[in-house]
Amino acid sequence: MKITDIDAFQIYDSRGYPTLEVEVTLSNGIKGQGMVPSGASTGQFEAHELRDGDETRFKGKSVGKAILNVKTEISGALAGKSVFDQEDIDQTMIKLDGTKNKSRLGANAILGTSMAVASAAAETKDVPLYEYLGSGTGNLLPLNEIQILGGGAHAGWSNDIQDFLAIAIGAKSYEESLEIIHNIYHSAGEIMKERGKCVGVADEGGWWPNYTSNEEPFQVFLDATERAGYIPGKDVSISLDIAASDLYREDKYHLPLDHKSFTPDQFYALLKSWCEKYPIISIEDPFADTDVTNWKRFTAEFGDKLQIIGDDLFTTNKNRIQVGIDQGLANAVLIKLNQIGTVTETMEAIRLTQNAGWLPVISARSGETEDAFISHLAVGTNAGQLKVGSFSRSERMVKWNEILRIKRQLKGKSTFIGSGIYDRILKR
Ligand code: 2PG
Ligand code: MG
Repeated sequence: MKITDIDAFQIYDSRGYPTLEVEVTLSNGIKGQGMVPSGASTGQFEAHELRDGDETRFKGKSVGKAILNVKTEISGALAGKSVFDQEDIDQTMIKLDGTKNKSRLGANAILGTSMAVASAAAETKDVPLYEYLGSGTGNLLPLNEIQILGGGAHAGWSNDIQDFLAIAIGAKSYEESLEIIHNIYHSAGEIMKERGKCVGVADEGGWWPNYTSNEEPFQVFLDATERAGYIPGKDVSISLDIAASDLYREDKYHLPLDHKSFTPDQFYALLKSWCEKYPIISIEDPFADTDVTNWKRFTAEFGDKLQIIGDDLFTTNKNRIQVGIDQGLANAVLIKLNQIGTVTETMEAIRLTQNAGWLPVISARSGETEDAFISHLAVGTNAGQLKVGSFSRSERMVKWNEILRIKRQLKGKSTFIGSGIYDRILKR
């Protein structure tokens, strides 16, 4: 089955910003689509998202150049290729682009095409995408990381820590994990409204708070868990995304909400105190992507008690992940397709992570679409964890709901080990 045409057009993400949808057409008439997500707290080592930069239109964010690159250069280079040669197709685009970070053609143009090719291939084989991506070996339903409160760049800096997420560590089934989170999410909303602390919802659907200190959300989280009838640390644990690169300037970490700045040593001590005081099971980007000393030290001290995830640190880049493995910088990797820009490289990053005995966490971006590709990626690769923002708004819910559909499609073959996934990295 050969590619005959590739088209692209501008759509809008969950924040109302332009992004692109790519459509691949095959000689059998089958079409596959890919919609490209976009981040706000982007890491400096991410592949380049090509935007037009014309301030008079869409605040510079339109993607006309990326669309043109798909329709002309990319379409020309891939015409006639077999849709099943994902690796060759992705390598062809990487070579055609010719830069280290996909800045000439745009990682968004390349990724949209790469996702659309995978979708068209699955469609042609008449199998679900998870089955195609995992060559039939994927059946593990993920443990969800779900945002209860938003902060940082996703909520106008109303709170310095970007994500307060819940992980239903006591859940015995995928459905039960959703029920637990549903209860906690709505209890947290009630509590915040009662206390006059709720402004609305943030970019990823978590509550947008109005707090006066960075410890306040921990208390709300604990109160919400108890009001919902659960035991913190037994049924549900806290997962934090500190997104610390956004807090780090001129050798210091800044927490404006607390009117405080911290040296790297002091910030280490602060995080340590939080991890000892609260039922935290997972922490993402605790330090800036340049503060390697603290990553190493933190992993040496907490690496068998906590999941320590590199997001901006690794940017789904296998070379950066390999350095992290060699140096013991973390024990988990956040996986985002658009940080690296092709399906093949994303799959390589997942395999490298798994082969090192670390955990991959498949993740959405703050700017999302109605595409549920990552749900299939999570199950197809048996990644075991999925992070999609909160438990509201359809660009988030479509991913959780897709896992329910995949479970039905897998019939009796699906498995769920929940927090058992942490036995691979933690001593508990
Ligand atoms: C992150 C993501 C998702 P963004 O930091 O992990 O929460 O945010 O897409 O803005 O980088
Ligand atoms: Mg992050």
